[in-house]
Formats: sequence, structure tokens, C-alpha cells
Amino acid sequence: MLIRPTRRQFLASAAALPLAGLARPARAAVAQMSIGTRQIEVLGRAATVYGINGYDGQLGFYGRAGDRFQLGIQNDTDKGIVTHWHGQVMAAEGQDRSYTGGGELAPGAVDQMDFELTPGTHWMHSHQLSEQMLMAAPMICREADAEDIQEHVIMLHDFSFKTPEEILAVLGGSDMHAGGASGGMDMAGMDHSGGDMSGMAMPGTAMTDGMMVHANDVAYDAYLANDRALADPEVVQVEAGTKLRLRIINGGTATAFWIDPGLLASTAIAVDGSPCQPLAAKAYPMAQGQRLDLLVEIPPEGGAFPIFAQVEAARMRTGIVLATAGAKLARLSDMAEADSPNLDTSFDAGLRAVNALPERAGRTAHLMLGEQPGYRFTINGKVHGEDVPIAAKLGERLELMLMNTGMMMHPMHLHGHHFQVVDVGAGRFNGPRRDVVAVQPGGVVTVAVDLDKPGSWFLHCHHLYHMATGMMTEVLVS
Ligand SMILES: [Cu+2]
Repeated sequence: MLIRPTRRQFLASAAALPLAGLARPARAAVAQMSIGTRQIEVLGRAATVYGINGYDGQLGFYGRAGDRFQLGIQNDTDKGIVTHWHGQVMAAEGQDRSYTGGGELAPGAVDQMDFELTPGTHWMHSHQLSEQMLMAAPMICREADAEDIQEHVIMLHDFSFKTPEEILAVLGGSDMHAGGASGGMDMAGMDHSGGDMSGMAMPGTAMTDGMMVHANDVAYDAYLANDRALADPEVVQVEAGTKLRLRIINGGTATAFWIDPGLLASTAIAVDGSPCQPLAAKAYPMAQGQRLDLLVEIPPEGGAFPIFAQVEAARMRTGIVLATAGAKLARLSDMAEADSPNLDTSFDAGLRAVNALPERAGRTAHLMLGEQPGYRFTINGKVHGEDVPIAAKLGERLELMLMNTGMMMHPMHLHGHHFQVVDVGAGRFNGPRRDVVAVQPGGVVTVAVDLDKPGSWFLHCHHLYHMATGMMTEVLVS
């Protein structure tokens, strides 16, 4: 059964709060959320996907700094769910089910949550293959010092009409990672937009600095921004001459994007929900699981401004449109004119943390990210289940040196903590606080973390199929 407060009930509880800006008690914005199925339309076809339902018909959760996530989450699906509150570093172990021994939220059952929300652009998703079917939603906690300007959330997804089990079977049947050719690559879903794919043996593969690099090992049917492909994009009404904060979440399971704000002046102000020194770029890389808070400026003359998310090393793209009243909307192609490059480290190398970790010596754990024949992805040569967890003491400073020996990028995510990126291959620097860091093929990235909560904290690749086939271990803090 779905228990959701009506809009009236929600407004009544909101009205009982003191005025914004005054001190007010922590509150829960909604009593219950539910995870169920829903229908969406993709490229003119009906698709059944999951939805994480908050209040008032919204997907996901929206709160403010100081609020508690104090509610029940009900499983209205017929499958068990491993929940994950991605980026919620004030949640103790046991507040979601993504830890060793966490088990599944059974069909029909309710988990009660109670923790203080971590400010920033975060998200919630299942920690299983169901993530592919859009079991993912924004989990936004508006910062106390957030500027009083219009905000908009963009949730990116890679979409397939196939089930994730079918996708995994295709990947598992491929030997491309064992140095084979394009065996097993399924191109069936890629011809919908009229792009010329003939002669492309293995899309997304390129030589970079003498290294063979590969991206996009899953052939998706569509790329979605807030559930919509670019043929029928979301259009957001904006005011000419104003600033807007975009909170972008890469919920893609196997896809990294370049965010291209087109003609708009833009500045990154937070990554993975943690504030950074403002940094402007022409395009912003987003690996799987990462978030980007982007300030954009709508020019005084107004108009319609697409915000594109282009798949790395490919032409496919999705996005939304920001439009002032009366602006003419041109039809947008879901293919850019040229391939984008593979992700690289230049954006992260330019980022500087606002909340840097204090200088402190730490122990270093070395993690070799590898791939083996038969679509097996490993950490130090082991798949999850055969791995040796990293044992650590509560309060310890740990540095994780991540070395990628394979030809695919690995977006590495640590649960329960926002680490600091301190080296992306060009020497030590005061890099960004993040919870997902992209490690490029042949690349070495070091992150530092203060382990401030006891528990079992997964450390894994946020490419869903790399995680599912082994690339996961844990940091055991006691
Ligand atoms: Cu990976």
C-alpha cells in the first residue's frame, strides 16, 4: 500500500513551521516514501521502470540543512531491495542496506530511517541491477548558505529496453576485455536516431597517449534527463538576466557524460555535493555516480538554452532546455556533430576543496583496478567475495592509491565518507572533496579520508556492471 501525505497535509505541516530564516527545529518533510513501478514513454514506446516516490508526486527527497531523514521507506515492488543513500555521510551504518550483512528490504516491508541529512546534491539508488531500471532519485539537502536563486535538478540516466540481466549476459559473453575484437557488442539499440554507425567496429574505443581506452560497453536505447530523451526534452521556465543553480546527478549505470552548457556562462560550485572553489570550464566531466552543481547565467535578452549531457567518446546526448517566456524552441538532435573526448583528469586537477581535510600523515592502501577475461573486474586481482577487506581503526587517516591497469575508466565510490582527492597524477594538490573519483585507464589517483564512523563501508566501481562482476571491496572501520 502506498502511504503518501496529500499536498494539503504536506502544506499544513509546512505552514506550522516558523518562517524561513528563523531558527527552527529539525523536521521530517514526509512521513513515508515508497519504491514502486511506474510507466514512462521512451522514444514513443512504453517502458515500465521503478520510481522512488516522495511527497506530492515528486520522485526522491528534498530537504534543507538541519532536517532529519526521519521516515519509513516502503518496498512496493515484488523484489528485495538493497537501499543506498549516496552521499549521506552523517548516516550511521545500518541506515541503508548497503553494507556487509545488510540484507534486502523485503517486498511489502518498511525500513525506518532517522539521521541528519548531509547538505548538498546527493541521491538515492538501489545497490543492485535494479538501478538500471531507474531505481534512483535525487536526495537533495539545500545548504544553509545556498544563494536565494532558482534551482533545478537534472537526473541523468542511460536507458535500455533490455533488462539489466540481459545486458549483463551480453557483456559476459563478450571477450573484448581479453584483448578480443568486437565480439558480443550489441549495436541493435543504437540506430534509432539515424546516425551512421556503419563501419564502427567498437564505438568508444580510442588510442590516447599510446593507451587503448574503451568506454560505453553497453549499447543503450536512449539517454534520459529527468526521464526524457532530447527529442522531447524537459523545458524549464527561467527569467532573463538571472542566475540559476543546476544540481546535476549522473545516475547513468555505465555512462559518463560531458555537461555542455552551450552559450551560457557557467561555474561549478560543488562536486558530489561538497562545495569547491568556483571553477569555470567549457564542458564538465561527470563519471557515473558523480554530481555537479553548476551556476548558469541567463542573458538579459533571454532565449532558449539547451543544457546538453553528451556521452563520453560518442555523439549521443541528452539534456534539458532552459527557456525564457515566449522563446522559440528549436528541435534538438540527440546526436552531437562530433564525438566527445574520453573523460580526463583536467577538470579535477583544477578543482580546489572549500572544506579541505587538515594536513595529517596517513597510511596508504594500494588498490590495483584490473580486468580479467570473461568480463571480470577486480581489485588487487580479486572479485568481491574473494577480496580481503581493508581493516582500519576508527579515526584513522587513510589514503587510497587507486591504480587502473585496464582500458576502461573506473569511477570509484566509497560509502559513508567524502574523501579528498589529493593526487590525479600530476603531484599532490588540495583537490576536491568527493565521494566518487574517476580513475582513467593507466591512471593513478590518490584520495585521503578520515574514517570517522565505525562499520563496513563499501568501496566499489560505480559502473554497475563492473561492480556486479566483482569490482567491490570494503573498508572495515572498528
Ligand atoms: Cu569500473
